[in-house]
Amino acid sequence: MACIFCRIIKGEIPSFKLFESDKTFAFLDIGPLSKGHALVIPKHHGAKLTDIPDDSLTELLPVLKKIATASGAVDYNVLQNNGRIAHQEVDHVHFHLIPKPNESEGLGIAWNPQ
Ligand code: IU
Repeated sequence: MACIFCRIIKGEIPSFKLFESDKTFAFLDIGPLSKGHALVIPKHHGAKLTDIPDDSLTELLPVLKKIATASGAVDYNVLQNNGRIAHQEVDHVHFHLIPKPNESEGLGIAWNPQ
């Protein structure tokens, strides 16, 4: 099986698992953009959102919400890329949950417009 996320679901490749049900899997991103960067994926393999059956999609947002709540993140991005031009690198649908730490945590990027 070539798909790396299918292999992560099967446990053939280790991951820091956050959640698993019969249809959904969530784990920490291996190259986090911020502390707690998580990926929520359907177990059904499909490259793009339009390839995934509705019944595999229905649980994804509630799981993402559960992880966002558990993470304690106050500000965060939810991101889902489809296709190379849209910056998709892994061809198995995944939702990014990217916490945006505040500057007092020392992880934020301070933007100075001057
Ligand atoms: P993208 O939306 O396809 O660009 O995001 C792919 C993400 O998958 C990216 O953030 C990678 O760090 C992440 N990832 C991972 O967590 N584990 C892996 O084995 C591989 C990629 I390959």
